[in-house]
Order: sequence, then structure tokens, then C-alpha cells
Amino acid sequence: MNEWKHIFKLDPAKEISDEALDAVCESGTDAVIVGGTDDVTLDGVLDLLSRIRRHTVPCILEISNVESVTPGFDYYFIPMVMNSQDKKWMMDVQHEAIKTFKPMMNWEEIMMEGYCILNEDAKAFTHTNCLMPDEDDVLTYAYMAERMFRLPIFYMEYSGTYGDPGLVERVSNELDETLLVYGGGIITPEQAQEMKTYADIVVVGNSLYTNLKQALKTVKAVQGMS
Ligand code: 1GP
Repeated sequence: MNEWKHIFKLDPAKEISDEALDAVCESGTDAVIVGGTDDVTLDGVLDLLSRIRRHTVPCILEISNVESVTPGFDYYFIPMVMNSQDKKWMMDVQHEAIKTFKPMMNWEEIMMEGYCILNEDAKAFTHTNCLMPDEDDVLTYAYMAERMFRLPIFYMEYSGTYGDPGLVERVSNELDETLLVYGGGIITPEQAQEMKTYADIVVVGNSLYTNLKQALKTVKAVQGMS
């Protein structure tokens, strides 16, 4: 995972044809995340899992609710929303999940993600009752993710809109060990490259559903980058 540069994120609540899914899985991306905010059901997750499993690409479930958790993924990412105003999204949903799944949890496959949601119009921003952080807040969350919580991943989530590369750069300067993941609004190969200059991994989601051909080009765009 330390070598990963690019991830596609598929939403189990959205339709994708077999042809498009095959192209995503065979694109050369480093991994595919299954994850979303609304209407994530076990059926939707199992459908994508079984179809992605026809390919060798690593497959990750980003857990959004306890009901849709299933075995069979290579990794499980558990988000903690650092700029939520509710303890629920930092502690309580994880507590509930661990009470249910503790006997079957393999911590080799589980990664905690410190999420910072930076688009006020994103569904996840409202859903988790976030407060918009200023730059200093974001840098402090990044610092806390690495130094205080020792999280493996700090995720700058701009879901649905292209973020501020300058801020991504400043956050990257704050982190040594924790991986910086950027996601949000990447449509073109150039945008993927710009964010990859600072982030360790870029995530491309929605544009798979709106302009697949362009989205697939974001893989090669970042592959040669350090
Ligand atoms: C969403 O960060 C990902 O969780 C990707 O965002 O859908 O805007 O590409 P987009």
C-alpha cells in the first residue's frame, strides 16, 4: 500500500455496466474502493465485490455502515471524521462496529482513515455534521492524525469538487509517516497529476460515472510519478 498512487472508488448505490467495471479493474489502478454515503446496502456491496473479484486488483471496503460489512475484501478502511461536530463519527460508529465484529477482525487488513471533509456541498459533509475547517485547522488535524492518533491515512475529502492544491501541498509538508490521500473532483489526467504532486494517493470516483474514458486516463497520468 505504501507504493500505491491511484485508487478508483465505486459507489455501491450507483449502476455500472460489466464493460465499464472491467475497464476500471484492468486499468492499472492500484486498488478499487467500494464506498459511498447514501443507500449503501449489503446487496449493493456484494454485487460489486463479486464482480470486482473476477479481476486481480486489490479490493477495499470503506465502511459506511455496519449493515453492509461483509468478508471477502482485501482491506477494510474505517473512516473517522475529524472535522465532524459529533463524537458519533469519531468514536461511536466505530465502537458499535467493533462490538459486532471484534471476533472476526484481522487488523492486518484494517486501516483507520482520519477524514477531513472539505466540501460543504458534499453529502458526507452534511451527513456527518461537519464544520468547515480553516487552513490552520486542517494542518492541525493532519498533525493530530499522524502524531496523536498515529493513523495510517489522512484523507482530504473534497468529494464532488476539485480542491485546493496549495492546501494539499501544505498538508503534505505536515506529514512524514501517515499517507496523504486526496479525493474530490478529479476529471482530467492533469488534475490527477497536480494533486499527486503532493498527495501520496489520489482517488477518482464520480468521474467514472460521468466520463469513463477520461477517468481511466488518470491512472497512467500518475503512474510514473514519485
Ligand atoms: C469520494 O474522494 C472520493 O469519496 C472521490 O471524489 O467522487 O469527487 O471523484 P469524487
